[in-house]
Amino acid sequence: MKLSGTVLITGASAGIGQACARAFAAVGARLVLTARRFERIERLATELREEHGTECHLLELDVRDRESVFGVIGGLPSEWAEIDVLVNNAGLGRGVDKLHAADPDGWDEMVDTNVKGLLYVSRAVTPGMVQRRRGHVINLGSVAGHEVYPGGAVYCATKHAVGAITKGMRMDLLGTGVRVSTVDPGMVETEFSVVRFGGDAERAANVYRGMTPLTPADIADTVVWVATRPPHVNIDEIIIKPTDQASATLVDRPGARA
Ligand code: NDP
Ligand code: 8X3
Repeated sequence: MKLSGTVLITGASAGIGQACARAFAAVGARLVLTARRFERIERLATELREEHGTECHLLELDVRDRESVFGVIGGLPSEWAEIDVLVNNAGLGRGVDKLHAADPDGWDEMVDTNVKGLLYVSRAVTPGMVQRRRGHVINLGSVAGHEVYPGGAVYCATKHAVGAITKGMRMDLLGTGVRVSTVDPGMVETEFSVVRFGGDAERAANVYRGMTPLTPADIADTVVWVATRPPHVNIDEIIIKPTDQASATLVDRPGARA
């Protein structure tokens, strides 16, 4: 597989976004890497330059900040302004408290990041794609966009929204040559659960206890596959789960049975 264009990834400082950067670099892409933790994307860019000779452009970006999204993406230097693939990956979960007991600040953060941030970045990037009559938006959805589980009402709502936005964007972009896809993982061991549980690493590790989760590289491999299909092929949606997971809440833990 080979991809010679420019790929913009949100949330490239950790987990799936970072793995996507590595996987796109390995197939020859130029990368616009964005995240709030700038030093992390700096380290990643150094690694990718050394390993693959990858050209990288770095943007410190909080996707919740609408002005900043339009300013930073609109202000890309001309040699970086033509984005071929947008990976809308930045996202998070906050807590699993029941709705009647949950902290509304966590709801705001999830909605602002997973839904509004994805919309802002898409709105900033897609007009150029439409003008050039080519491009590909790949959203990170989730099994939580297909199911709902206790304590997950708002996170699941945001991922259902990603599914709806993906479908709507595909309709709106029909006839422009721009493709729209969603890759929807189950359990992937990243910093996701540490963030969800407010930094409680032990509680986060417990989520994956006794089972084999997906790795960020598994998802990146899928995202690169989606991006490298021939231009007339649009992969609408892929759900990818660990073999040890049958639904959002039904998980086999063979390693915990001994
Ligand atoms: P991580 O916590 O490992 O990484 C999340 C990334 O999102 C970080 O790079 C973080 O960067 C970035 N991010 C979070 N908030 C913002 C923000 N406001 N502005 C810009 N960047 C932000 O989690 P994952 O890699 O697991 O998650 C990536 C995506 O995959 C998310 O959309 C998540 O919902 C989805 N997903 C994850 C699954 C899992 O099991 N891990 C399963 C299904 C979907 P920084 O903090 O530096 O800004
Ligand atoms: C993250 C995976 O199952 O915790 O999207 O919702 S899950």
